[in-house]
Amino acid sequence: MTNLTIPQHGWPDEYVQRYRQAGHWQGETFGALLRSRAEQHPDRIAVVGGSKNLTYAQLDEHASAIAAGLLAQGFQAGDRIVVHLPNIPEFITVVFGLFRAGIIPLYALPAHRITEIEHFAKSGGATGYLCAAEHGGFNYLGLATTLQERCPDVEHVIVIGDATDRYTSLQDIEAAGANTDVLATASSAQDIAFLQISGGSTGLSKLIPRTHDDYIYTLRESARICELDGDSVLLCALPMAHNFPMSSPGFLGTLYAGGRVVLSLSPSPEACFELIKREKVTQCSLVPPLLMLWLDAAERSKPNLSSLRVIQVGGAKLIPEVAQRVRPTLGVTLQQVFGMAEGLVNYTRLGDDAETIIETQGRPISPDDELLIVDDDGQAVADGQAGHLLTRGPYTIRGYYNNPAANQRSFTEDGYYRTGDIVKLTPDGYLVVQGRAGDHINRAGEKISAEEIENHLLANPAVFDAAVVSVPDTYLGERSCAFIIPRNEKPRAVELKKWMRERGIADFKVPDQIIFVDTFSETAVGKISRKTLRAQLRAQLDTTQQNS
Ligand code: OOB
Repeated sequence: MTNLTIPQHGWPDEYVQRYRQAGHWQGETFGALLRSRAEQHPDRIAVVGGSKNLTYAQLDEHASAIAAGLLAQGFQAGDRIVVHLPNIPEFITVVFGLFRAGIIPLYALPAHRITEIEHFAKSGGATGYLCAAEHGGFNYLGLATTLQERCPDVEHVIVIGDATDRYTSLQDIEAAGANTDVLATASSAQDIAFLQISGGSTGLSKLIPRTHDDYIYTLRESARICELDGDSVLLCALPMAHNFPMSSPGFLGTLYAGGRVVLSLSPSPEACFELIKREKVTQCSLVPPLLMLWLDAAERSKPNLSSLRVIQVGGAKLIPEVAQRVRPTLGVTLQQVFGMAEGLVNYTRLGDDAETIIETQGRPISPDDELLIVDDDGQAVADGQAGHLLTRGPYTIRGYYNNPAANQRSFTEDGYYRTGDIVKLTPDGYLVVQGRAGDHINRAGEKISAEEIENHLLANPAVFDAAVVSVPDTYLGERSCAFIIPRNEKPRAVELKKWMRERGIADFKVPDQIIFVDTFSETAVGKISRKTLRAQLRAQLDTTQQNS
């Protein structure tokens, strides 16, 4: 292996040249992309959400006004704003406004709470926080107040809804920037367009810098592979801050193709079946647990889904038994997607044979995606054998944002990203995901770091020690189980869960199950690694369940 130093982000020069020459990176920015679509078909509807419809021309106008308004407010190109929004049309106008001003959105999920947002704001060096006043019964303005107390660098809070005495409304920002044409001012295609969050195994989330060039390449190819065009109507049912519904092919891939994006605040079959019928939806992306809900609901209620052609399923392993039900029950083509916010995305192709679609998680987007499958010692495995997946390529990051320690762990010296996934390759070059090497819980597609949850639990005075493991779950795929050694008297599990929620963490991270134990194992605790300990506890759980 050569001894290249890992850049913070960005590719070594020789790769930049290679990806440009291959035509993957075309030097286009998001600001310019939207302008070109607005010129091509100004009156076509781009976004439908709630009772709002926006044409491409309106989307373009909103983006310019937001960009100009934010620059007038004092933001500068290169600044970071945490964007904390549910699936509403403003998500799209805001991010294109930020792209145009060269301001970098840092995407948070609606489920995130103060602990996560504080971490994102600090690690991203954010100076702004943008939220909906209220959503799903949660008051985001209360969170904003605490955030500003804890992170004084977050000078600006922008709210969608009415302005308050403390906070500016998005409407006022837009009014200030109205009729000002801002087109891709300061950003170049090589710059960071936005920051995604990682669902990694160790500790807190890391920030993933994606450039205009690399991300727009995935949009162009995803739109082609998923056969999107101007007549496509994509339903966005998963939280749109996730990489999967954003770009595989996602709402950005759909806008790239000049199609229409329909937003749903809820992924429930009831809400979505209605929208599919009303808006004549042609494509939608789901995680496996939601697909199962949709399949069961469709069998019961026989909805009219005649416009729907393709469902992408990814984020967690889809078992063949469920995959098999898709065509007979929903009358659509299944497309499996195995991807990661760090980059690499694999798709089964729409014309693949049934066995490939049901049994594999697809093949890479790009001929320049390089895959290595290695054993525990880093040696290539024999053809067809399972091993750790390492990858590099024209849209896989070379490093996390401002995080040299994580980069040391997560990237090889020659720039391969260690995905943490165990996979095997079929003779046709398709990947079959076997599992994960790292200690995280993939709960319905949301990745939860065991270490992060253990650290929360350890902060409770009643907890002496804690180890969190994943448990197979029929619907969620995996659920979380915390083994806890109490300090003195055993606390009540429900109290502990309530306490965790009150610390302000995303609800999906609160352990599904808590088991109190006197000791973790016969082996002296402290002498074995957390990884081994978790493996032992998981095995213990398997035996208990088999015996019960
Ligand atoms: C997607 O992105 P992330 O960053 O939330 O999670 C990535 C991880 C992968 O490393 C893998 O462990 C797991 O999620 N995963 C799958 C999978 N798709 C993702 N595991 C098994 N089968 C699959 N089909 O989850 C993501 C990003 C872009 C497109 C699709 C998913």
